[in-house]
Amino acid sequence: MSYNDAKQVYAALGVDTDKVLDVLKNVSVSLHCWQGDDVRGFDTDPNKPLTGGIQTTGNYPGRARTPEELMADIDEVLKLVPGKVKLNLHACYAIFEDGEWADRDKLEPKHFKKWVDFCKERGLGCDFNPTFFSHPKCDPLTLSSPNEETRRFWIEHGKACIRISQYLAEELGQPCVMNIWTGDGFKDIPADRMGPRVRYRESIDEILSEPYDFNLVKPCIESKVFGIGVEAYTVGSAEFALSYAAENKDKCIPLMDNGHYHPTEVVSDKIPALLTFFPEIALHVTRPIRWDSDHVVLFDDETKEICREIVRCGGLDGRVNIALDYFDASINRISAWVTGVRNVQKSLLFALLQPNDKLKELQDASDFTQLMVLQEELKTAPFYDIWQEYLKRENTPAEYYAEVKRYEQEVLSLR
Ligand code: RNT
Ligand code: ZN
Repeated sequence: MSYNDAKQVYAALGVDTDKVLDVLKNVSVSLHCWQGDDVRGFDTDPNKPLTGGIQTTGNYPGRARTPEELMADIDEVLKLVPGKVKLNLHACYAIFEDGEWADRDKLEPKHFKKWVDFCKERGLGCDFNPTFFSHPKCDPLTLSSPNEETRRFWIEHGKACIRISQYLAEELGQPCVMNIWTGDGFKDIPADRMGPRVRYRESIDEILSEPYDFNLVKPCIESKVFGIGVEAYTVGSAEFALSYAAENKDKCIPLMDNGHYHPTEVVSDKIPALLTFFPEIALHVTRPIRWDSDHVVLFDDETKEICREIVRCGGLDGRVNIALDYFDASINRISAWVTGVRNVQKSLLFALLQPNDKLKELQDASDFTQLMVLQEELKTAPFYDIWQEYLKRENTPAEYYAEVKRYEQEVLSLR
């Protein structure tokens, strides 16, 4: 079917596809730099194990080992994805020059100057994350540690990251979402569940006492149910993170990662719940398989449902910050990145192509029969043709596998 034919089909359903494509191209999705190097970063021994309960699995060749390689890979991704992206950096991706090195409590904006230049040249905004894992000072706790020296070190890291986030936002002229996540927790049944949480709360209070402009820097609190090696107890649980964010609405926003809940819970349903109370929220979009496995995001039911909620709840008007968070080391990493970004874009497009007002009317009129019939019909509407038109308008090639393979042969396989 041609774009024009598909457009007529959607018009008959009450959807203006040209308008939809104009909306979609301005939605920004935050691209996680850590897919390119299996979350290793550049500030510590790259062969150390990942800690904090996260794991990358697989040993596909071609991982980025230097800032230059990571930047080249990101450029390759940017060529192959439509829409607007922002870069998402972790503190462990600091770039040191001339033999200089700084520990995480001493990081400065200048250590991210090269990333700022990179973003400026490409017109990208940048989000940021303190790195509270994979470091000798994880004892294994960080912000919730009973060891005052450890806790102070990590508080100083958090404060340094606020200053860096403010710098990124000012330099790039776009807000910087700064996400606080720690893997703090215990493998086995703890004797004191509250102490670590009280300390975690105090530590975040201290980090957020560092001055910043809340219009520019958006600190987030990300919760988690459990991680590998921290199966019994997580300090930053859902209730903890949400309560913290609710009590400090003038300073931070909650972040939900859809890999961080019990397997039958869905983040799609939590989006409207949170937006009932919070003016703004943030998301990590991932794909959990049985656990927080961080598989590549697919064009699957829950991703579609998450995007439908974002669209229906007014999330595209600056209320929902969308970021990706997955890391697959078992396949070509460029393809993993591109496939995930495209699938979020596809899901947003799918959501925007729903006659949402009409569907809502049917629900409010208790016409559940027609609601079901229409929702099912929409699943087979000519989505493909609209997607192809979007890629065309964005000057993005429809096919990307051949290009990914070329890059693998010419660049990745030489590493
Ligand atoms: C881990 C969290 C966290 C990390 C990134 C690297 O379970 O999801 O967001 O994945 O900060
Ligand atoms: Zn996450």
